[in-house]
Amino acid sequence: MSSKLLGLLIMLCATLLVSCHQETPAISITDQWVRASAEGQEVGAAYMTITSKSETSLVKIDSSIAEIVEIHQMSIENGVMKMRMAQELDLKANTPSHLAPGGYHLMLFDLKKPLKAGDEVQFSLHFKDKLNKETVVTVNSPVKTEQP
Ligand SMILES: [Cu+2]
Repeated sequence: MSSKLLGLLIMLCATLLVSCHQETPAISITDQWVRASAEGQEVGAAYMTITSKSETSLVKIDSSIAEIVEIHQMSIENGVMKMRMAQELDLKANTPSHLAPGGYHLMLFDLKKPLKAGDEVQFSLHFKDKLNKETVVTVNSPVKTEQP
């Protein structure tokens, strides 16, 4: 192989590598926010939109501000507001899952400090796909007094 051809091949590989890195992430988080807490309040709620390119499940959440984070679903049954815990949140490929007031949300228990507007809370979201491969996505969420 001529050195000229080899050089061309190396350049081509490098270009391919670069373009791979610029690909959009497999799981993206948008519209994330955390509701500011009232004084003395020990629980909080976080919202976001999660979109995955392939089928996966949100199985665990860690946060910088709460001891425990649970996936909750709020619904109205017979006129009564109910909240229940979901073990995991299943995501279909390329279908945004909206965690928003009145529906799914992340419930934060045992807040380490009050959630103040303007602060940021970090979450590590653990996803597991059908092959049990785990992906962790870290996201910073701004604290807001009301839904943006
Ligand atoms: Cu809840």
